[in-house]
Amino acid sequence: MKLNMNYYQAVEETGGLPILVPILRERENLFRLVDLLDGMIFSGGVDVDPYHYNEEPHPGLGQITPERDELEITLCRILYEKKKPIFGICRGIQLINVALGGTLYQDIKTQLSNALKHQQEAPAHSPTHEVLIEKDSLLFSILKSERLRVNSFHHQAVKDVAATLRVVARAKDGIIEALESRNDRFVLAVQWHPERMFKRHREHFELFRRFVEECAKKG
Ligand SMILES: [Mn+2]
Repeated sequence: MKLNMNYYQAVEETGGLPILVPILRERENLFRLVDLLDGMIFSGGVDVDPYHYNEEPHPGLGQITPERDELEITLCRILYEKKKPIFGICRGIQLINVALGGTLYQDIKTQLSNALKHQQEAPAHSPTHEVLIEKDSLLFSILKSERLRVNSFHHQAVKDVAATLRVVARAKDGIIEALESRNDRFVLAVQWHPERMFKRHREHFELFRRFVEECAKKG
């Protein structure tokens, strides 16, 4: 498994201290880790095993990493329980939704006939489609706009939204592009990759800034 350096560069640029998490095996260590951290970003990556939302694998399902799923689902639930800030990016929005009880489309192209292109072939920093943002959302309060152009590198998407989450942005084909918490937790999750855009499109940096600001608040 690899992590693109843009994730931790964005966190460091906000003034936060980024720490990378290994694949820990002992459940007790996950609790110890969460106690040490102020919050967590769930990064991009391969597909979440549909076993975790009670589905059999669709032919369009891609690569999966069972050890990473186990680790991240457990970490996400512990963070949520302890009310620590959670920020999800791409696979991260899908992982958070599944960890909190939601489901996914395993393959947009074969399961949704009118979807637009969500696997762009343009450079990673380039926006290719627009998202429409709910005005009464945390996301809107960060971006101060109801429209945002984003990049897109996903073949899966959120289907049924976890009961404690709400949809705050969609692409024009209806695909869910951002989720937030319905309660007092800080959960911000986006389907695009702000870490690949923030150096050229500064509005995307504000997501990292707001997340780290929330992490700096001591509960
Ligand atoms: Mn998209």
